[in-house]
Amino acid sequence: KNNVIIITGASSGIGKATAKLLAKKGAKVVLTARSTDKLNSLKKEIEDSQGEAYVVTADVTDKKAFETVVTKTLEKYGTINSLINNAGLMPLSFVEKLKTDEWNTMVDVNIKGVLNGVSAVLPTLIKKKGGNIINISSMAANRYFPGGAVYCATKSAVKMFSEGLRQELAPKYGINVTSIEPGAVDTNLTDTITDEDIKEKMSAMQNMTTLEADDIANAIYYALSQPNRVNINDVYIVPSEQQ
Ligand code: NJP
Repeated sequence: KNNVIIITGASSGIGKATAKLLAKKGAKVVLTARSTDKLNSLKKEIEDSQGEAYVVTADVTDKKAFETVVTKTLEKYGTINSLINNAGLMPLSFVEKLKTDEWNTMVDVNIKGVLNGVSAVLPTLIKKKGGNIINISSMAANRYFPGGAVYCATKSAVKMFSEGLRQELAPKYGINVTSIEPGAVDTNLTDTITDEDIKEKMSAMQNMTTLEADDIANAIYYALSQPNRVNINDVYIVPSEQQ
């Protein structure tokens, strides 16, 4: 069926697993991120399994580039049903280290990236009176962890923005909104950490069995596959072994 879903951060981790699952379930997935090569190889992988995928490279911090993702998707498929705002970064550090460039990058990608996605798709979803917006927030929206003051703040912003969107859009336009709040998931997310103290703490966690990206993809599919009368607000999902 004609179910067109834009997924940001589709080149890796949760976004990639979600694209594969949704394509397997019959959606037309629009893959976006900065790494064109990775997106193209994912597109090929999906097509090799008889799925449908389309690549539009974009940096989520670039409002115009995101608008182009939407324009190109509409040109290709004629509609958009859902947006999954998944792109994110987690360069953790203690505040006193004043890694202000990293703070700004987190605000730009984790918060403004979500706002850019929503502003780009909303006119289409409002016109068709329906659809889903899924925002990947975090367990970090619900509690602080060491080195996470700014990251937790960005993910709290995403969670609260999601609830505001839901209250404004779901009753009026039938656009359902979900905040997904994972604990530790086995992806490349920690690669952006530059702070040595934090890196050490993270490696101490390595004995724990974490979630797989597929577990989050399943949670996203659960939210997307509900009948329109059902809005899944928050999915707070953590590894059994995580404190
Ligand atoms: O991480 P990773 P995850 N413009 O590093 C993209 C949240 N989360 O899958 O641009 C566009 O494998 C990047 O693509 P590229 C987390 O906060 C995770 O774990 O090609 N895209 C890549 O595809 C995040 O919101 C955990 O480099 C940009 C993707 O983002 C989401 O899950 C726990 C971009 C990152 O893939 C997915 O992260 C949790 C930009 N400017 C929440 N910058 C966890 N893993 O434990 C980055 O609570 N990307």
